[in-house]
Amino acid sequence: MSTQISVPPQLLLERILTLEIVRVTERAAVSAARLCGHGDEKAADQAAVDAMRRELNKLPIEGTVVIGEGERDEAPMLYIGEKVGINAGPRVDIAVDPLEGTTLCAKNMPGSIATMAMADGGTLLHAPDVYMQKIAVGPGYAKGVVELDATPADNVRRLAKAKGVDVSAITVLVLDRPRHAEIIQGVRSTGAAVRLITDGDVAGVIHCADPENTGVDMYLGTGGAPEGVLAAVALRCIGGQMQCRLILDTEEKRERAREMGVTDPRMIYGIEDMAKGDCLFAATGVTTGSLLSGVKFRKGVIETETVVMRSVTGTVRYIKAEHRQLEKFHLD
Ligand code: VTB
Repeated sequence: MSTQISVPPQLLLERILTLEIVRVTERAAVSAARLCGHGDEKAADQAAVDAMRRELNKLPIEGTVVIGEGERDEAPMLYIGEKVGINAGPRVDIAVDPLEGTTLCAKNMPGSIATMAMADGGTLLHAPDVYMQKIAVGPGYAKGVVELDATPADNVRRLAKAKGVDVSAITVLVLDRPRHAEIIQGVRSTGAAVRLITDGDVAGVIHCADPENTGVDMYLGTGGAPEGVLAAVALRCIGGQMQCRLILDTEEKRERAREMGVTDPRMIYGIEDMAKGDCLFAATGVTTGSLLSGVKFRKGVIETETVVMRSVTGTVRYIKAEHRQLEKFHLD
């Protein structure tokens, strides 16, 4: 009796790529981690970008960077539109943030990660590097339980009611920025708690998916659009709701967005508007945070921890790796 493979080739390849993208974020994280605490954000970011690009170019894909280090004229590497991979294999969209939380890494503070997402070609939102308003909650709530345009206080009350708890049991994660003063005040006015982070809202949004362990029920505030799309891919895999709006407050930004296909500058994007198709998400810890352990350099061994997610099955894997002989294989 012949053995039949019942998995379609596209899905089979995607399963293999799940591990391949782990290699990519691992290498980026190790390269950045060598510069942790050196106070040089640019150098750490560049190290992560170089490593990520080198690894992406080994993959059996026809990849296009849709969320990258910036637009072509300002970013020499991993710019939006750059082709990556060996130019054979499935046509995929790539979103990267080689070092999310450059300041955290430079200052050796918790929570910096190397992260990327991969999706069917043409299915990720092509967003310019502008700010984005974001609200996110985890899985298990009716659609629309919170809304981007509702007040922070309203959203907290609605979420508490849906969760069946008192508002005082709700915690909202917010980037610590002066622009968020009203949001913070609005949340606290209800009796709910605010948890402030200095950077790292990709991980911040992911926290909402597991409130029991993270203590975070909702993410609220304005952060980078690239980080928003990466977080949307992660939530697409693990469940949850997100609503976002690009902040296109100048004609120049609206023009850049138009060129990337954004027709309605005021549009509210849900998760499926930002990640329409099958997608993969991976993040490796650079410095230890509440999501992932950071890179550890031991004698002869480098340890990494990565989370990798796949939307087709919703599988989430935490991969702890021990890397040996990196020099021999010129892996970083
Ligand atoms: C956030 C945060 C990032 O940028 O997206 C933030 O998650 C938004 O920009 O880690 P500002 O720093 O200007 O507020 C980062 O802090 C850095 O990319």
